Amino acid sequence: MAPALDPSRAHEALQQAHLYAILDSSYAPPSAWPSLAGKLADGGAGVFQLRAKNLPKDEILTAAKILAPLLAQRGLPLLLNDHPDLVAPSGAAGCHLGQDDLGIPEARRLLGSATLLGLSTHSPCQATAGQALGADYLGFGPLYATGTKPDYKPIGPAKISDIVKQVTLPFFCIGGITPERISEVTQHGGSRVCVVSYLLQAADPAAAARNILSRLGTSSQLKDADRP
Ligand code: TZP
Ligand code: MG
Repeated sequence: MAPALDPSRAHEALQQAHLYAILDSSYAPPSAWPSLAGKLADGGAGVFQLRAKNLPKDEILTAAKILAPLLAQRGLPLLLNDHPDLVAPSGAAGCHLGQDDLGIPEARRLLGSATLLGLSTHSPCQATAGQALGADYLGFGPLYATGTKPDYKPIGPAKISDIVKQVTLPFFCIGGITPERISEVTQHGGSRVCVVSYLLQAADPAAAARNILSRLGTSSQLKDADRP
């Protein structure tokens, strides 16, 4: 299937995004994702990921086939956590890989240069390696302890400044991000965040997304150069 969103628009959206929202099956069932995605997009989330560690592949494919065109209508890309093989059949814009998943060069060979590839990194060393391997963006975390990824030792926000110095790719700070912690992220030079539980547990997801973006001092729709 052709990608639901033109790949050049997907790349542009990634460059402009400051809030990356993950739709995670441990916080919300697939039936809730379309509505949640719409609300989070209303609030300014600029990139979306479908993360479903506990769902069978056919259900992930079904959900992605619904979400990818829905987000594409707004010019927003959907990435799949894991499952590079579901990118083409679902029309998603790309996939997000962990350190123990298929490598970036192998995923690139499989999916081509236009597909968005993201990589989870847990240290500055992994971040520079991920950039050299050809990822389109990086996740960096967990910065803080989080129930969403309980087995990882938190890195702490101070390490963000190493990433700022060593990496030119867009990178999203992740792990325990809440509005109250955004000032620590920005103090160390972070300007983009990726959020799961705070957004998915919010009574008003659009307001929660706006709250994060306003504390970042930006809006997903604005380029850095256009910031007030
Ligand atoms: N990778 C690093 S931390 C994390 C992932 C997927 C979980 C982030 O979730 P939350 O709920 O925003 O802390
Ligand atoms: Mg993975």
